[in-house]
Amino acid sequence: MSKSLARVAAALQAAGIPSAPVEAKGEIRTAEAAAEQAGVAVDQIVKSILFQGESGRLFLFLTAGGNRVDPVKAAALAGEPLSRAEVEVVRRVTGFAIGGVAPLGHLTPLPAFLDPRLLDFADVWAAAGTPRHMFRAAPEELLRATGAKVAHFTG
Ligand code: 5CA
Repeated sequence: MSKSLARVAAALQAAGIPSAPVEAKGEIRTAEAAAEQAGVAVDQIVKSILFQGESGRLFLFLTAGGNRVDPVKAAALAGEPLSRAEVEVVRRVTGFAIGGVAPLGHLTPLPAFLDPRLLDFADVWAAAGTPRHMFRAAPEELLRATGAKVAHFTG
């Protein structure tokens, strides 16, 4: 098992989430691909998107698969202007490569916000640290495990 996958499995266990990562048949680098594999709606996929503030602070936006982070709304929550975190920054801070960034199990936990659209579903699916693995959880479990605040940041 890859270190990234093992870290997500351990984080799920530590958070008391009764779920284990599952391997997909093919690569699931996008929400659309993940939704097709899981047989669920695109919005049932959790995208874990990092933004970086002018100060250098990083923020995690747990976003429904069909939604996009609105940088202006996101900046209002963060309290400073934001831009997409660089690929290398994402890897260093989360320990995951783009395409497999999980919502939890990061090397450095970040302040997080959760898209209320995800709360419309009993279960959602998220990347498990690799572009081939995902796990299922109740959105409320993700909220608790990440300490995220529910907030509108899409547009
Ligand atoms: N495994 C899938 C489904 S969960 C997955 O990780 N999807 S994702 O949406 O969370 O991750 C892909 C996301 O990475 C894209 O939506 C995009 O927001 C981000 N991304 C892609 N390329 C870059 C890049 N060059 N720099 C920063 N972020 C990127």
